Amino acid sequence: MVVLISGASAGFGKAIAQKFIKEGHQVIALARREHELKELQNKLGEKCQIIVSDVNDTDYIAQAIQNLPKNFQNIDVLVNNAGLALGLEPANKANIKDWEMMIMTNIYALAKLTHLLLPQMVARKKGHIINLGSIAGTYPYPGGNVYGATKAFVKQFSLNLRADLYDKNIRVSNIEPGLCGGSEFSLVRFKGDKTKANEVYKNTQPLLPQDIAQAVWWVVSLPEHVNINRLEIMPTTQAPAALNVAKTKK
Ligand code: 8X3
Repeated sequence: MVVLISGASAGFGKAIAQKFIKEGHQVIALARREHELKELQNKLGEKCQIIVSDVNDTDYIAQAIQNLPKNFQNIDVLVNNAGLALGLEPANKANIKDWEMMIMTNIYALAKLTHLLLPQMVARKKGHIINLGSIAGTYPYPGGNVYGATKAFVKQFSLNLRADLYDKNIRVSNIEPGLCGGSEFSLVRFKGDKTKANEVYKNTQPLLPQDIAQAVWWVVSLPEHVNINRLEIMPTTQAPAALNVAKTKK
Protein backbone atom coordinates (compact mmCIF):
# COMPACT_ATOMS: atom_id res chain seq x y z
CA MET A 1 0.00 0.00 0.00
CA VAL A 2 1.00 3.60 -0.57
CA VAL A 3 -0.05 5.82 2.33
CA LEU A 4 0.03 9.63 2.20
CA ILE A 5 0.09 11.20 5.66
CA SER A 6 -0.32 14.94 6.26
CA GLY A 7 1.27 16.51 9.32
CA ALA A 8 3.84 13.73 9.30
CA SER A 9 6.79 15.56 10.86
CA ALA A 10 5.72 14.95 14.49
CA GLY A 11 3.12 13.47 16.84
CA PHE A 12 0.37 11.27 15.39
CA GLY A 13 1.54 11.69 11.79
CA LYS A 14 5.09 10.60 12.53
CA ALA A 15 3.90 7.62 14.62
CA ILE A 16 1.50 6.58 11.84
CA ALA A 17 4.32 6.82 9.26
CA GLN A 18 6.58 4.66 11.42
CA LYS A 19 3.83 2.08 11.94
CA PHE A 20 3.00 1.68 8.23
CA ILE A 21 6.68 1.37 7.30
CA LYS A 22 7.12 -1.25 10.04
CA GLU A 23 4.21 -3.17 8.54
CA GLY A 24 5.96 -3.17 5.15
CA HIS A 25 4.13 -0.38 3.33
CA GLN A 26 5.22 2.76 1.47
CA VAL A 27 4.69 6.19 2.99
CA ILE A 28 4.54 9.70 1.57
CA ALA A 29 5.18 11.99 4.53
CA LEU A 30 3.79 15.47 3.98
CA ALA A 31 4.55 18.42 6.27
CA ARG A 32 6.00 21.91 6.28
CA ARG A 33 9.16 21.20 8.28
CA GLU A 34 11.86 19.95 5.93
CA HIS A 35 14.47 19.16 8.58
CA GLU A 36 12.12 16.90 10.59
CA LEU A 37 10.85 15.19 7.43
CA LYS A 38 14.39 14.49 6.21
CA GLU A 39 15.28 13.05 9.60
CA LEU A 40 12.22 10.79 9.42
CA GLN A 41 13.15 9.71 5.90
CA ASN A 42 16.71 8.92 7.01
CA LYS A 43 15.30 6.67 9.74
CA LEU A 44 12.63 5.00 7.61
CA GLY A 45 14.62 4.52 4.39
CA GLU A 46 13.58 4.50 0.75
CA LYS A 47 10.05 3.31 1.43
CA CYS A 48 9.43 6.80 2.81
CA GLN A 49 9.17 9.71 0.38
CA ILE A 50 8.65 13.24 1.59
CA ILE A 51 6.75 16.29 0.38
CA VAL A 52 7.67 19.56 2.03
CA SER A 53 4.61 21.77 1.74
CA ASP A 54 1.91 23.60 3.57
CA VAL A 55 -1.10 21.28 3.56
CA ASN A 56 -3.19 24.10 2.07
CA ASP A 57 -1.05 24.27 -1.07
CA THR A 58 -2.73 21.47 -2.98
CA ASP A 59 -1.48 22.76 -6.38
CA TYR A 60 2.09 22.25 -5.21
CA ILE A 61 1.24 18.90 -3.56
CA ALA A 62 -0.34 17.63 -6.81
CA GLN A 63 2.85 18.55 -8.68
CA ALA A 64 5.07 17.01 -6.01
CA ILE A 65 3.16 13.70 -6.19
CA GLN A 66 3.77 13.59 -9.95
CA ASN A 67 7.48 14.05 -9.32
CA LEU A 68 7.65 11.04 -6.95
CA PRO A 69 8.87 7.65 -8.22
CA LYS A 70 6.15 5.91 -10.27
CA ASN A 71 5.49 3.28 -7.61
CA PHE A 72 4.42 6.03 -5.16
CA GLN A 73 1.89 7.71 -7.42
CA ASN A 74 -1.17 5.53 -6.83
CA ILE A 75 -2.14 6.48 -3.32
CA ASP A 76 -4.18 3.79 -1.52
CA VAL A 77 -4.59 5.43 1.87
CA LEU A 78 -4.86 9.13 2.67
CA VAL A 79 -4.39 9.98 6.34
CA ASN A 80 -5.72 13.49 6.88
CA ASN A 81 -3.82 14.10 10.09
CA ALA A 82 -2.68 17.74 9.77
CA GLY A 83 -4.68 19.94 12.08
CA LEU A 84 -4.39 22.04 15.17
CA ALA A 85 -6.08 23.65 18.14
CA LEU A 86 -5.26 27.27 18.92
CA GLY A 87 -6.25 28.81 22.22
CA LEU A 88 -8.60 27.70 24.96
CA GLU A 89 -10.26 31.03 25.67
CA PRO A 90 -14.03 31.31 25.85
CA ALA A 91 -15.62 32.32 22.54
CA ASN A 92 -16.09 35.95 23.60
CA LYS A 93 -12.35 36.30 24.22
CA ALA A 94 -10.94 34.13 21.44
CA ASN A 95 -8.62 35.45 18.75
CA ILE A 96 -10.33 35.59 15.35
CA LYS A 97 -7.04 34.79 13.58
CA ASP A 98 -6.84 31.56 15.61
CA TRP A 99 -10.33 30.65 14.44
CA GLU A 100 -9.40 31.40 10.85
CA MET A 101 -6.26 29.25 11.03
CA MET A 102 -8.16 26.28 12.54
CA ILE A 103 -10.91 26.53 9.92
CA MET A 104 -8.41 26.81 7.06
CA THR A 105 -6.32 23.86 8.23
CA ASN A 106 -8.74 21.47 9.95
CA ILE A 107 -11.56 22.00 7.47
CA TYR A 108 -10.46 23.58 4.20
CA ALA A 109 -7.08 21.90 3.75
CA LEU A 110 -8.51 18.52 4.75
CA ALA A 111 -11.33 18.87 2.23
CA LYS A 112 -8.95 20.06 -0.51
CA LEU A 113 -6.49 17.20 -0.04
CA THR A 114 -9.35 14.72 -0.07
CA HIS A 115 -10.73 16.34 -3.23
CA LEU A 116 -7.29 16.08 -4.84
CA LEU A 117 -6.80 12.37 -4.17
CA LEU A 118 -10.32 10.95 -4.41
CA PRO A 119 -10.69 10.81 -8.23
CA GLN A 120 -7.71 8.46 -8.66
CA MET A 121 -9.00 6.23 -5.85
CA VAL A 122 -12.45 6.06 -7.46
CA ALA A 123 -10.92 5.37 -10.89
CA ARG A 124 -8.96 2.43 -9.41
CA LYS A 125 -11.88 1.34 -7.17
CA LYS A 126 -9.43 1.19 -4.30
CA GLY A 127 -8.80 3.55 -1.44
CA HIS A 128 -9.20 4.46 2.20
CA ILE A 129 -9.51 7.93 3.66
CA ILE A 130 -8.60 8.19 7.31
CA ASN A 131 -9.58 11.47 8.94
CA LEU A 132 -8.19 12.51 12.29
CA GLY A 133 -11.19 13.86 14.11
CA SER A 134 -11.44 14.30 17.86
CA ILE A 135 -13.73 13.64 20.77
CA ALA A 136 -14.04 17.46 20.70
CA GLY A 137 -16.21 16.99 17.60
CA THR A 138 -18.81 15.21 19.73
CA TYR A 139 -18.43 16.49 23.29
CA PRO A 140 -18.28 20.23 23.96
CA TYR A 141 -15.86 21.59 26.54
CA PRO A 142 -15.13 25.13 27.71
CA GLY A 143 -12.80 26.85 25.24
CA GLY A 144 -13.27 24.12 22.62
CA ASN A 145 -15.57 26.38 20.58
CA VAL A 146 -14.19 26.55 17.01
CA TYR A 147 -11.71 23.69 17.44
CA GLY A 148 -14.51 21.29 18.41
CA ALA A 149 -16.70 22.64 15.62
CA THR A 150 -13.99 21.96 13.02
CA LYS A 151 -13.77 18.38 14.29
CA ALA A 152 -17.56 18.06 14.08
CA PHE A 153 -17.15 19.04 10.42
CA VAL A 154 -14.53 16.33 9.99
CA LYS A 155 -16.88 13.74 11.51
CA GLN A 156 -19.83 14.70 9.32
CA PHE A 157 -17.64 15.08 6.23
CA SER A 158 -16.39 11.52 6.84
CA LEU A 159 -19.94 10.16 7.11
CA ASN A 160 -21.05 12.11 4.03
CA LEU A 161 -18.07 10.78 2.07
CA ARG A 162 -19.27 7.30 2.95
CA ALA A 163 -22.66 8.21 1.45
CA ASP A 164 -20.95 9.05 -1.85
CA LEU A 165 -18.43 6.23 -1.86
CA TYR A 166 -20.01 3.09 -0.40
CA ASP A 167 -20.57 1.64 -3.89
CA LYS A 168 -17.08 2.49 -5.15
CA ASN A 169 -15.03 0.30 -2.82
CA ILE A 170 -13.56 3.33 -1.05
CA ARG A 171 -13.44 3.21 2.73
CA VAL A 172 -13.68 6.28 4.97
CA SER A 173 -12.97 6.27 8.71
CA ASN A 174 -13.00 9.03 11.30
CA ILE A 175 -10.56 8.43 14.17
CA GLU A 176 -11.61 10.43 17.23
CA PRO A 177 -8.95 10.56 19.96
CA GLY A 178 -9.39 12.08 23.39
CA LEU A 179 -6.61 13.34 25.62
CA CYS A 180 -3.33 12.41 23.98
CA GLY A 181 0.16 13.32 25.20
CA GLY A 182 3.53 12.91 23.51
CA SER A 183 2.70 15.31 20.69
CA GLU A 184 2.91 19.06 20.11
CA PHE A 185 -0.88 19.45 20.35
CA SER A 186 -1.00 21.40 23.63
CA LEU A 187 2.24 23.26 22.97
CA VAL A 188 0.68 24.57 19.75
CA ARG A 189 -2.65 25.28 21.46
CA PHE A 190 -0.88 27.34 24.13
CA LYS A 191 1.51 28.96 21.62
CA GLY A 192 4.73 27.58 23.04
CA ASP A 193 3.86 27.90 26.75
CA LYS A 194 5.44 24.69 28.05
CA THR A 195 4.12 25.10 31.58
CA LYS A 196 0.51 25.32 30.40
CA ALA A 197 1.04 22.49 27.92
CA ASN A 198 2.58 20.15 30.50
CA GLU A 199 -0.19 20.92 32.99
CA VAL A 200 -2.71 19.23 30.65
CA TYR A 201 -1.04 15.82 31.07
CA LYS A 202 0.21 16.18 34.66
CA ASN A 203 -0.67 13.35 37.05
CA THR A 204 -2.61 11.37 34.50
CA GLN A 205 -1.98 8.77 31.83
CA PRO A 206 -3.10 10.14 28.46
CA LEU A 207 -3.13 8.28 25.16
CA LEU A 208 0.13 8.30 23.22
CA PRO A 209 0.74 8.82 19.48
CA GLN A 210 1.64 5.12 19.18
CA ASP A 211 -1.86 4.23 20.43
CA ILE A 212 -3.39 6.30 17.63
CA ALA A 213 -1.00 4.77 15.07
CA GLN A 214 -2.02 1.30 16.27
CA ALA A 215 -5.71 2.21 15.88
CA VAL A 216 -5.19 3.61 12.38
CA TRP A 217 -3.29 0.49 11.40
CA TRP A 218 -6.07 -1.75 12.77
CA VAL A 219 -8.76 0.15 10.83
CA VAL A 220 -6.78 -0.06 7.58
CA SER A 221 -5.66 -3.66 8.04
CA LEU A 222 -9.19 -5.04 8.43
CA PRO A 223 -10.48 -6.94 5.39
CA GLU A 224 -11.51 -4.67 2.50
CA HIS A 225 -15.22 -5.36 3.03
CA VAL A 226 -15.09 -3.91 6.56
CA ASN A 227 -15.43 -0.15 7.09
CA ILE A 228 -15.01 1.43 10.50
CA ASN A 229 -17.09 4.60 10.19
CA ARG A 230 -16.01 6.18 13.46
CA LEU A 231 -13.58 5.16 16.16
CA GLU A 232 -13.77 7.11 19.41
CA ILE A 233 -10.77 6.54 21.67
CA MET A 234 -10.16 7.90 25.15
CA PRO A 235 -7.53 7.10 27.72
CA THR A 236 -8.94 5.03 30.56
CA THR A 237 -8.40 8.10 32.76
CA GLN A 238 -10.90 10.23 30.76
CA ALA A 239 -14.69 10.03 30.47
CA PRO A 240 -17.43 12.18 28.92
CA ALA A 241 -19.00 12.99 32.26
CA ALA A 242 -19.55 16.70 32.76
CA LEU A 243 -22.70 18.73 32.31
CA ASN A 244 -22.22 22.13 33.86
CA VAL A 245 -24.94 24.19 35.51
CA ALA A 246 -24.23 27.83 36.31
CA LYS A 247 -25.40 28.80 39.80
CA THR A 248 -26.01 32.38 40.86
CA LYS A 249 -24.23 33.32 44.07
CA LYS A 250 -26.62 34.78 46.62
C1 8X3 B 1 -7.75 16.34 21.07
C2 8X3 B 1 -8.63 15.93 22.19
O1 8X3 B 1 -9.91 16.62 24.26
O2 8X3 B 1 -7.85 17.79 23.81
O3 8X3 B 1 -8.48 16.64 19.94
O4 8X3 B 1 -9.78 18.24 22.46
S1 8X3 B 1 -9.05 17.21 23.20
